[in-house]
Amino acid sequence: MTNLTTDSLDCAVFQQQGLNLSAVLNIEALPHNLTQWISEEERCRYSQLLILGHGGTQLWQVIQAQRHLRGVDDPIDQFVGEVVANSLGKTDTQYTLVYPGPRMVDLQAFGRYLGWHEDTPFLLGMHQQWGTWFAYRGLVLMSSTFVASEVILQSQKSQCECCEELPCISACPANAISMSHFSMDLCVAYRKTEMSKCAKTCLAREACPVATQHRYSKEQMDYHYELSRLTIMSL
Ligand code: B12
Ligand code: SF4
Ligand code: SF4
Repeated sequence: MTNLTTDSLDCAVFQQQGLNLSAVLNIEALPHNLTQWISEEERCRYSQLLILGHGGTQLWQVIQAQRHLRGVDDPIDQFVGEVVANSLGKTDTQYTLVYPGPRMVDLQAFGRYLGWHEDTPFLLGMHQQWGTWFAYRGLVLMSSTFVASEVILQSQKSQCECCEELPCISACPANAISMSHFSMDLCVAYRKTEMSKCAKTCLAREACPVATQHRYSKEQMDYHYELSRLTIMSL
């Protein structure tokens, strides 16, 4: 067993696996809204959080190459669990995987804090490098004392503040988007219709000109949007 607890966590391992967004945070230093879900018992046991995300298509490609994940219901969640176990298993760190998991934690709030997330008119977060083509993949409570990541506050205008034509708004066939309001009800109702053009995509997301080189592949879109479609069909 190597004790890396006074060292940096080797985030290159996550990067190689397509989890190309990662941060280690000291729980004590975080604002209350990010930590209110942590129990007293967990506060005694754990001192840090690891947050993982992916941008673009790399994670999807890595997962397609994992034979043991073929046919698995939730290959991404399973893979993230495996990568975390492999990485933290080489250290003395005790940990609990919070996300993926049943506990509801506002992941976008972490993105806002870390500078990964800017608001868009359709509520999906916008990342400076990855555009809207990113998501949160892991949140882990850790007993470690790894070097905490630097949180860099964005000083420049957001991509959306600089966007003049707002093609996301005009692309939405449900008129669910405006600069001041997003109607989840209109979006969900439209996605549920038989002739919906958004069964396996979001036309607003597709219309955004930012970071188009990182757009998900068709298979990746089909996978994510089929899952969210099944969820909204049950709402
Ligand atoms: C609930 C939820 C949904 C629900 C929302 C239904 C509802 N009205 O409750 C449904 C199932 C529709 C959904 C769908 C999607 N979601 Co969603 N969702 C979440 C979840 C689990 C919780 C959000 C929440 O309640 N936050 C807490 C409250 C306090 O914040 P809030 O601002 O009031 O939350 C509202 C909005 O966030 C909104 N919402 C949630 N997801 C999305 C996604 C889009 C595109 C929009 C417009 C709104 C929206 O609904 C919330 C409840 O009213 C988060 C993961 C998490 N644990 O944070 C992911 C999350 C927000 N979703 C995400 C994504 C990517 C999607 C999808 C695009 C599908 C996908 N898997 O690729 C779809 C597309 C939505 C659409 N246009 O159809 C990502 C966003 C990543 C980013 N770049 O910001 C998150 C962060 C998950 C992740 N692992 O990264 N989602
Ligand atoms: S099209 Fe413009 S306003 Fe819409 S999400 Fe993209 S950058 Fe933001
Ligand atoms: S999924 Fe379709 S209906 Fe919903 S916001 Fe995107 S473009 Fe509009």
